[in-house]
Amino acid sequence: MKNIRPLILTLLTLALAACGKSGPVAPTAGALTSTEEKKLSLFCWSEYVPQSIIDSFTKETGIKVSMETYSSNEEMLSKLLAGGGKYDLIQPSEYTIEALIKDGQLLPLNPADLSNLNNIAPEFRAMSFDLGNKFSVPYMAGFVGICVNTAKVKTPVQTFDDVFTPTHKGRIVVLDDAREIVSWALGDLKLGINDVTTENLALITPLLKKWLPLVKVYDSDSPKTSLKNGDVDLGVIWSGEAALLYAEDKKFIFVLPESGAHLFVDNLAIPKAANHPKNAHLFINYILRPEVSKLISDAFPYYNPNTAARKLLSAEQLSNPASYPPAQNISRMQTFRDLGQFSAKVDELVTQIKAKGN
Ligand code: N2P
Repeated sequence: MKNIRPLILTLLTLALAACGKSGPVAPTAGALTSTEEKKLSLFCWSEYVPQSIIDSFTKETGIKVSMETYSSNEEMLSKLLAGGGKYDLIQPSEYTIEALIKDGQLLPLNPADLSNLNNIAPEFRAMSFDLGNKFSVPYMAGFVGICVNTAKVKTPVQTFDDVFTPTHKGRIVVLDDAREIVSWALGDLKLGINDVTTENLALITPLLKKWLPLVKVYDSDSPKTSLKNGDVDLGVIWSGEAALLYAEDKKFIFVLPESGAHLFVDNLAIPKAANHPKNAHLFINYILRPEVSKLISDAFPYYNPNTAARKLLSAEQLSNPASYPPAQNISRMQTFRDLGQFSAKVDELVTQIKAKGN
């Protein structure tokens, strides 16, 4: 009988080669299967997960992904807690992971389903809010800083006081995020950005009353838009948004404030009531592939914690100072801690001043 093994091997090689060429992301390490119904409900930050990634995941696994977006951790939390088992995968920042773990709201991850986890840099695997990634996997990190259109603003801008001056009244965009705003004022008064107490909130109130009436636009979804359109000249925004502006036009610079600000670490995590936890693991492991994570950096150029993905980035991407600021400037930045009952007070203070201030 004729030996058909060489033929089978050739066909197999051809099939694998074809696979590699079939799309931007070939099935590689970490392709697992799931017996759950082919659905995944993703609840994530807006402008953070490219549709192309979702599409290629569906193409590879047959799992249909529905995506809902939010613009703050607080919005996500209230919808999550009201939603029963509506969401399979969420994307909280470090302090919200801390709160969710404390409250028993997250499903422990199954390390056997996350074979690509070692692509994450060691420092991001040893974060105090979830040591050893028992409940969460870093998706992307970044900074809150000052973005300046240098064609419009000719004076140096290094501090929050330089932003919030009457000269810039009506020309400022800021994140629509009470926790972030409060941290700027705390830092400005040389108080710790996590030191939220009744006394400190009272101390920053006059400053916020001075600052917030100067703001023209509150926008956490796409703060780059008003800068790009020329509706405003400067602002306090997410680093990835500033990186997109800089990539397009070098007149937009990004400054990490002298007093420091937030170094955020956004993570993927599975709520305990999730209906498709296995599919959620598949998605996390998919995101962890270097070539997938690289595509995320291409679309949303934040500070990528995936070392293997960073190796795939171009010199231009890695030298964008908003995405990858100099280490000595990063050292001023701090992660947030869970504030417990004080988070409601932070919200209340900013809401009140915003309502009266404009
Ligand atoms: C992405 C928002 C960045 C997340 N649009 C900030 N934690």
